[in-house]
Amino acid sequence: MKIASVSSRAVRIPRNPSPAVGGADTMDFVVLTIRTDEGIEGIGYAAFQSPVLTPALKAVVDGLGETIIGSDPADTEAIGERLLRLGGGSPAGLLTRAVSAIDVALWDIKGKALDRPVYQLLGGYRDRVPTYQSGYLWRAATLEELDAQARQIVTDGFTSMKFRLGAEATDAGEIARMETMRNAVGPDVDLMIDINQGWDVNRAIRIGREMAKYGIYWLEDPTTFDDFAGLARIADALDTPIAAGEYVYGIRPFRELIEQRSIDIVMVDLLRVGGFTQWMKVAHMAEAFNLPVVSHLAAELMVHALAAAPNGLTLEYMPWGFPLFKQVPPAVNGEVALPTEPGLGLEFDEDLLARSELAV
Ligand code: SMN
Ligand code: MG
Repeated sequence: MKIASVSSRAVRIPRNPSPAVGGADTMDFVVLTIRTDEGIEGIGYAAFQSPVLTPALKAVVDGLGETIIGSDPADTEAIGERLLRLGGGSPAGLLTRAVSAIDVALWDIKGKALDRPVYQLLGGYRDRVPTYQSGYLWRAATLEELDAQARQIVTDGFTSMKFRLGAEATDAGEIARMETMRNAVGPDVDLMIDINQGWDVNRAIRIGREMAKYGIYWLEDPTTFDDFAGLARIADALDTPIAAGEYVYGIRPFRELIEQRSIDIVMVDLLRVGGFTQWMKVAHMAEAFNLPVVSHLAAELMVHALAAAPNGLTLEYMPWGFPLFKQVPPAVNGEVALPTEPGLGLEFDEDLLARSELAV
């Protein structure tokens, strides 16, 4: 089988869920379709960068796409290595994002060709995964809004959820939000906190110690993403598990994060690591260090990799990409069941894409 064509579209769709408080109300995606000479179609996407970069991202996807025509779509390692080399020896940024989209579409093709869901080709460890709600509870929410959203998420059947800190001027302001969240959900719901690099090392240790009594499932990106030594100081000082990794590109930075004991939970972004092919490598590396791995964004794709990793902890249920597809796997009582259809089990909502295409 050979790759016959690669085509992409840049689309701007309404944000899902619509931002109740703050944030942009649209999101850009570069969606990708790869077709083979046997008529099999694989899909993927690149996203979650500023809309300013959308035209450049599409150009990289298209440029790389031309170079894989004629290749065997099963050769994901060979294709990935060749494409990443085009970055000049230190791949990152848009190049790796584009390679990730291509890799996802190639795995979709492999699944359809073999009549198996992607998660089974990646290892098939289990057919359902725990999940946590991550699409709400942003920093701009008032305490009242946080309280109402958190209660709604519990009503929706989730047993864990992530909220964000890092924007309050005072420690007391941060801790008040933690207290509101714990009071809203009760003692039995797991609460993850994402700081998105908003604290310095000492503040993370200080607030982390004070908040521990409320129960924190993990503390994510408490400080600058590549301050591996600073993260290690925080991880050492707190009993709360530290999660990080979403900001790095490729697989190699995970070696430092893990070897320096900077993290307790390895978070790997599918769209920055280089697709399923590279995501699984980091998952297995984490397993060898006895560490759990978690997904970042793109729940409808990530569910396949998380299910195939024996050390996969929980799926980030982030609904931003969901409208691109006719249907996505639902979260029911804190779990997502894996699709049974071959490949990703996803189909683009062509009507929405046609309405949303950007002229770039
Ligand atoms: C996050 C990252 C990028 C976009 C939205 C949200 C956040 C997360 O860090 O982990 O969900
Ligand atoms: Mg995060």
